Amino acid sequence: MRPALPLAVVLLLATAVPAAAVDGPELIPNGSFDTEAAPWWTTPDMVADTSSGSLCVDVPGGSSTAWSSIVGVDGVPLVKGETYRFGFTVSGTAEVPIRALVQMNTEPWTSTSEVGPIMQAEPQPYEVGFTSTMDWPAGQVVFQVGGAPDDWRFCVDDVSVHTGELPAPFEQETATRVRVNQLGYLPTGPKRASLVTEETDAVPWHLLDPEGEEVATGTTTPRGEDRTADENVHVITFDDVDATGAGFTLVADGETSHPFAIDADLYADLASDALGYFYLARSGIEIDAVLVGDEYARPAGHLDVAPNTGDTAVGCQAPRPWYAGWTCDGTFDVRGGWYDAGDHGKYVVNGGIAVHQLLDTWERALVAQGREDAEAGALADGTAAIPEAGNGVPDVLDEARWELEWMQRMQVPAGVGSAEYAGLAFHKVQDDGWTGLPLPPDEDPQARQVHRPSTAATLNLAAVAAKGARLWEPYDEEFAASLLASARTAWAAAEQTPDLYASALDGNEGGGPYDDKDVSDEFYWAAAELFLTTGDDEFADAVTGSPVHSADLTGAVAFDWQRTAALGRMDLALVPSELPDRDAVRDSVVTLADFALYQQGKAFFGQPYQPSDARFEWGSNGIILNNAVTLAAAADITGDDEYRTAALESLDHVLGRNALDQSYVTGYGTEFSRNQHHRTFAAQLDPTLPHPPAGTLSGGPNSSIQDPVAAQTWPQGCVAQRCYLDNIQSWSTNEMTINWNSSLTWMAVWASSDGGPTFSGASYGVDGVALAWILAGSLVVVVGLATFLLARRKKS
Ligand code: 9MR
Repeated sequence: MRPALPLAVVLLLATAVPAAAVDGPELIPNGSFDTEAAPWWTTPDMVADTSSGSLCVDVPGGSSTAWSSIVGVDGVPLVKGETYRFGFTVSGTAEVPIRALVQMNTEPWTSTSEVGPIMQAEPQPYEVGFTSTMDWPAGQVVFQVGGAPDDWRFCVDDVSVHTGELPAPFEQETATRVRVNQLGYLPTGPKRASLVTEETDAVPWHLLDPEGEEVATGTTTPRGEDRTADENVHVITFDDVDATGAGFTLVADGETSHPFAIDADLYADLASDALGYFYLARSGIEIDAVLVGDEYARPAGHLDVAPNTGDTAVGCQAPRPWYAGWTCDGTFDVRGGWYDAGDHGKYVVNGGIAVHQLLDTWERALVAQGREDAEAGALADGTAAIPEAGNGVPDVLDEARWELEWMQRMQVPAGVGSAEYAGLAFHKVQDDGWTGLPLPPDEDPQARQVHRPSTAATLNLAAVAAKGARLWEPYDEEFAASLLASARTAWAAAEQTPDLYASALDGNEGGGPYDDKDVSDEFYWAAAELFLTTGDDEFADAVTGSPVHSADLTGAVAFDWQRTAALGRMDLALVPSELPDRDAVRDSVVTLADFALYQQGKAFFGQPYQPSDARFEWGSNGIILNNAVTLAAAADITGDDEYRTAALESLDHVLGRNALDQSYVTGYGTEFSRNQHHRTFAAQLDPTLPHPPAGTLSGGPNSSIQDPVAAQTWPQGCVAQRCYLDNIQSWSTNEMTINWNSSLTWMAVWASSDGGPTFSGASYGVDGVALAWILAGSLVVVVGLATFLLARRKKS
């Protein structure tokens, strides 16, 4: 996924794995494969090859289990209660999760140590400690490498098992057990904190002002063990406090929280900083010091100024086995857009959800407030630090346009390469191979290539170009028309080529895969946006005829870059239209939000995300905020304050109310993330470079241990909320991306209008005055009816 760390760096970072005091003799026969593989064996589907000095095998794809393809060695004696070190170095041509086990050599194959690394192109060393749970003189070490969809090559070297001291467990320091939203709380919003304690009975809490005077007091509500944190938790609720100001603290169980504010303007700066991130992520434009200060200014990246070799005339990806048969020639102008994350890749899938959420930040304001008020509100033109500020267009639309125009450039023009690809969108443009850190974009020397189009990318383009068209229409008719034309062409191309999937194997050579083999949800999302913009029957039919239209979307994750159905569903629910079953759609969005509510009810740190397996996915903070977006949508649909409250409470979690006492937003709170994985904001590696800018969200805890630093830190797993390191090299727990900052932007803008005026009307842009007339009218009817009925009753 990322450049491999040099071995020395990995070991340096692996503070959790100090050298063993006394090492016993090596128990693995021929773990270095210098001349031969024996006595190592493989399952019959593979042949060991040691010509490179490691043991390599070509692993056949398509099997259903990890253990269908194994490399192993027998004769590893295990003594119950003895402590061991288990080490190895592995690599692979695809990002495949494998299992490395020390286990019995016969049924039931009980294991006493297991590591689950994800393969990287560069060899990665791993070492864990374990205490044997069994006396088994004939143990074995196996690498289970089956289960990948396609063929790939696995290599292993330096396998070692010997007795030795166990490594010290890794402990995350926290400053206080009273966990608050470190930014603070809205005067009209929920005010809740979590206390981590051994106490099982309620304990008193005290809210203090900056002078230490008590403002409020009460007792905690014991909630029990939170499985995603492995902690016993009490919740502190002080919703009714009406004091405002800065520097409040909560005291409970002998601990004092970080200071926080109670302030109506709490989220205003965050809203503009979160949006400001996108300008800094722009490719193909100089980042202007006048707008962002010297620290964040930089030359334009990828305009073919040496050493850059892109992006104004980029060639096609060299032939790859997983895209056999794809022909493409010519060069393409794919300048512009946003860099996806810490890398310099630009991916249409993911660009799609990010730009959707920026457009939607605007559309939500538009629908809720009407155009005039929305234009004068938090998203007014001229409020953001971008070059287009003051051009008469809301800044958030200008920022979205930067990405939309790039996505249009990613559409394969007619007459290039094979005709069957015209109208589809290239899946991505990226470097030839992973670059190291730090590396500002204008210094990237790697060759760049566009990768084979995919149906998913094409439908991302169709969806957001259609959404962009209706929102840009009042400001620039020509641009709106060109967006709609791109969207229609993309839709037609996707219908013609509905199953061109990006391969997971296309994610190990300098860019992420963003692979997806179910695009029914992308079809639905695109159809929904095209319908809402055009009203055409063709798209209405595509919406109502899709199995996704009535599918149950509830689940731990409401939506993300791969699961996009809810994006369409929420827009169908909130953007006025003549959709025949719109009421059912609105109900289904409320059902989606109810599932977020249900999860929040089971979580004791405010997050509407509590998967039943208690594991957090890559980008959990984005997931939490997206689930909160569904709550905000339900607040708009129902006008029910319970949803608004739940959405606001969700923000607490990412701003510090969590197992690690960590605000995951740079510059916000006391203990905030500041070393996210990024090639430009790399102060942790080079102090002359900046940290990430204020308002940057870290991806956050990821249970799956998918980078070498995480693997070295938790070789045998970690508890969900704790699987996080504020380390620039922990890309699977601590990266920043456009799709996570778009969730943050959406929620921060929404919260900065205090949860905003809610809207449940049926016509586009009903404003406050119209709503007041409707309410007044209803009141007249109700009063009239009541008077009439009363008069009749008296008569009888
Ligand atoms: O956010 C993506 C996550 O859902 C995937 O599991 C992961 C592996 O495919 O990739 C993440 O996206 C990364 C992308 O592939 C490359 N740029 C950085 C992204 C965030 O880490």
